Amino acid sequence: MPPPQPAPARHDEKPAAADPSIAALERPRPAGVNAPGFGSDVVAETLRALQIPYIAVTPGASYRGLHDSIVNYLGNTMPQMLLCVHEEAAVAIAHGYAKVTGRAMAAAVHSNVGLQHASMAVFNAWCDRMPVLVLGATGPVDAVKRRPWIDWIHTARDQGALVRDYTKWDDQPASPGAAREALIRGTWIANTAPSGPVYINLDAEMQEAKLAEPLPAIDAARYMPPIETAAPADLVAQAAAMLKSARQVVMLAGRASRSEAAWNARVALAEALNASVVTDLKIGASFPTDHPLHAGAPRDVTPESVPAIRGADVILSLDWVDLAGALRALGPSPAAKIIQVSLDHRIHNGWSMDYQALPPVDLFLSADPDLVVAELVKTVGASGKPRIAPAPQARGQGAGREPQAFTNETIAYALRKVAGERPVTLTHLPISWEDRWWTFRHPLDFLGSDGGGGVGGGPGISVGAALALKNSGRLPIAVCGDGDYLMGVTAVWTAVHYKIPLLFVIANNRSFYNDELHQERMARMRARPVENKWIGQRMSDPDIDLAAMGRAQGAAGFGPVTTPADLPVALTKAIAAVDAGQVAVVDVRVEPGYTANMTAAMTRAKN
Ligand SMILES: Cc1ncc(C[n+]2csc(CCOP(=O)(O)OP(=O)(O)O)c2C)c(N)n1
Ligand SMILES: [Mg+2]
Repeated sequence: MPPPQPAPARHDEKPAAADPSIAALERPRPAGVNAPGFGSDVVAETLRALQIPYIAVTPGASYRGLHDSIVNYLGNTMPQMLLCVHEEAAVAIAHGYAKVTGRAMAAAVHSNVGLQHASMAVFNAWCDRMPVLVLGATGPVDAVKRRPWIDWIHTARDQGALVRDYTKWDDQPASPGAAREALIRGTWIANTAPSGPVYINLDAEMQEAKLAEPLPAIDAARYMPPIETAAPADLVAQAAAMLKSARQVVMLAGRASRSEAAWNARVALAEALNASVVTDLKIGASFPTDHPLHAGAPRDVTPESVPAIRGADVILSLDWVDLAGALRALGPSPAAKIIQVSLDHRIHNGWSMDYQALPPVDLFLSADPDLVVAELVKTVGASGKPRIAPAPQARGQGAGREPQAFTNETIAYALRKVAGERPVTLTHLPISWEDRWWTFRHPLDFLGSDGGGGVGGGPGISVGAALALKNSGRLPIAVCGDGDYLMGVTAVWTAVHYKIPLLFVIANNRSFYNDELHQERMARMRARPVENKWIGQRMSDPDIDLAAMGRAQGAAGFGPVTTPADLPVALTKAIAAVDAGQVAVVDVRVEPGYTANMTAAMTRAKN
């Protein structure tokens, strides 16, 4: 059997060096210390050896040792601290950074209470399969070293248990040497596919104790060998044979890296097979949505993807998030042959059901889809079916007309007009966004959802993504629901403070509207008054001034925009502010309601 060929790296990008304008901020007075003297100095030094550029922090006494080491031993460089007002924002920022770079940055959170605040963001990163190095701390494990009261309430027997069910690994090292090993192992595990967050709990006593003797130097890279999981050549050959002899292939283009080479390989494979390609707004862009072979997304309200899936005799899933869900329309024994390419089974556990229902599979390739696609292109490419030349279309071609009502569709329409053809990264989208409103042509055009359905993740994830995109020439745009924005709003301050340009457009329907639809559905199912659905859902009277909440944190605030006619002007001004290096927040008072299609899809009463 020939050895697997080298294929495009899973992630094109190396960890970014700290941005110079960010690096210029919060410079400490030099401490004149150049040799590690404390346990936490070893931890800090290891973060640098791991090339962690940033550590998002919300402070706490439990890691005051590490805090001191980063500022006074490392000089607040590599990693540089990014102060966050809430731990959920700290982890969400690291999550957003990983969505762009594919690499973990760090987040540090205070013992138990900080980790409790952070836990939803850890869950989002877990479900999104994104690497994050979460550092925490505990009051001294040795009870005789604890200060009265506070060290006792902030010491827990097994703090890692708070997040163990939705992290890939956790540890509580008992010495500086063990801490160094834990950081290296944790970063290695987090960044290895399937990626995910890890948690390392640093004992306060271990951090603050003087080093008995210096640790021998090590080369961290040798302890974290890169793992590339290709498929055995015979399985690739079997898959190629099934695909080549198929009448109609459907490719479910699921979780993918942001690699341009891997994107081009997916396009080449689809064209060689004349396969219909289905994508999913839950995850980052994986295929050009204006390509003639693109068959829509299942989340779309009038999904073309369902007939495409029904019409296929071979279905190729490239780590599709919910394969069983996509196949549901075919019944329990689909006639089509199913090829699954995924590593995801490797991190499934007994607590979180985010692994979804069990799909029927005829050929399973336990491998990185990017590597498998590169191999398949070589095998299928030459003798494939006729190529289809993509015809470029205007961005968001499917929704060319100006919408009548003032909804999220109006936001999409106005943003398309104002952004024109400049490169945009949509860092986040509200739940009610429809696929056809925006065209994706590059892996960085859209970064996917929060992963875990944890509302409030949008702002922090967007700040982390904008951090990674700074100076890339891309305009980062976060379209957030008002509920999402309000829950995560303090991430705005971190973006302003660290000069991370970003445009927030808030789809402000003054409601947790998604849940109004659930109340509507309940009422219909029970023949009760639908008109009561807004109670306990509407954030009105008073309406919250979301632009002012941006301004209060130093962002440029625009709005409230109350008519569609005023929206392009507000967005133009806001984009100019972002181009000038600012964070901008546009409060768009859309009508409380989704599009008719979306409402119909969500309120259809089922038995
Ligand atoms: C942390 C969290 N709390 C509650 C929910 C339930 N939930 C799902 S969607 C939603 C409404 C979100 O409101 P908003 O962001 O304004 O979007 P809209 O539904 O109004 O479009 C809520 C509360 C959740 N998913 N996550
Ligand atoms: Mg809302």
